[in-house]
Amino acid sequence: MYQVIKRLIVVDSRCWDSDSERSYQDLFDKLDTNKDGKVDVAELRAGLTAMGISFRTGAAQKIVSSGDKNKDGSLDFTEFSKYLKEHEKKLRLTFKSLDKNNDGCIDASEIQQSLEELGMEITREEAQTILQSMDIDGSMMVDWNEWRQHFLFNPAHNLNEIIRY
Ligand SMILES: [Ca+2]
Ligand SMILES: [Ca+2]
Ligand SMILES: [Ca+2]
Repeated sequence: MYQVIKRLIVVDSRCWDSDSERSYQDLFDKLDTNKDGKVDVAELRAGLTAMGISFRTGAAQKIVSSGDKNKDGSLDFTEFSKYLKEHEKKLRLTFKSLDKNNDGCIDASEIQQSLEELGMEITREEAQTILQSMDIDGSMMVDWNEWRQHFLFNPAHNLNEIIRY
């Protein structure tokens, strides 16, 4: 049993890291429209809009200011990928805590159950509405890719914020 779990975790994280690294670079190149090696708030906002990624007003500003370690007002690739990596880690933890039966997908009853544990009563219909906002392929389940895509540029930190988004 331990071996199986270990193998799953190792394989899982390996795929995940290499994929992320490559897609961060692609993403960064797309966002850095004036090719100065930095992404500023305006580029981030314009780029996300162009890619059809939904984000809240102020989200681009928030992402840049929380990732901008050297305080020059923009993100270089190191800052950008570090921010996304950390954010993704949080998203993954939340995803895992919602996926009660560990099948790699979140369904409406898991959303309902998780919110109940936080003291929020919602109906099955409300849980389905939340689910539908993230469900890209219409399967009525949200997998990790859909989850990641939905929240990567939404600087929500805990389950409460994520669900209310
Ligand atoms: Ca730039
Ligand atoms: Ca910077
Ligand atoms: Ca599940």
